[in-house]
Amino acid sequence: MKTTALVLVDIQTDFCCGGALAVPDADAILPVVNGLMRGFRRIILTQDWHPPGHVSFASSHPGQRPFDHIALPYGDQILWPDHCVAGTPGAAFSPGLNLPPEATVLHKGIHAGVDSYSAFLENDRRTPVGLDALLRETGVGEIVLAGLATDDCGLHTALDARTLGYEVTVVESGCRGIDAHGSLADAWKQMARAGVRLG
Ligand code: VGL
Ligand code: ZN
Repeated sequence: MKTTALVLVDIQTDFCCGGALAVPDADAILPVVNGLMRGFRRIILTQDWHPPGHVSFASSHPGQRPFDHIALPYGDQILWPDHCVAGTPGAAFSPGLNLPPEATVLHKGIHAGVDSYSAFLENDRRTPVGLDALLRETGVGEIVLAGLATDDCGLHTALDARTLGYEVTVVESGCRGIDAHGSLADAWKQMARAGVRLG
């Protein structure tokens, strides 16, 4: 019997209100995701977890500023403010998250030279992050997804899940987006085209 898992993407201090890469209104998802967690036995939380000097940080590229784009060997890379440095307070889960002790935590973006938006494959589209193995080996065929940011890690995790054959429901009230240049509306369109259901 295939089971359903709740996947909560990057609900970390740096993406919440006042954080280094704060997603607008992010804290509004906390009561929603805390409620969701009460309804699932299998819960996986991803954590953006970068080494200092990560390639996605503008500070790693002299002369560049946050939100500039650069070309890397694997393609276009948006440059971000330093965020979610592994083990720092900004990388911790939001203190407003009621984390059940049995939840599984998956770190992403751990390689210095590659960014990772999806919890399945890093942005080089080759390096696995580990979510597929975790879901497959535990008999999960369907995921319910929420978190930050809708138009970034939420989007790419949902799209990769569909490509790999998972049923996907994204809980709209449990997500918030960065929405640079209309990217949020575009993200919802891409997800709908890929067969993602809205919950
Ligand atoms: C994210 C930008 C950079 C996200 C992570 O979690 O959506 N966005 N790193
Ligand atoms: Zn990141």
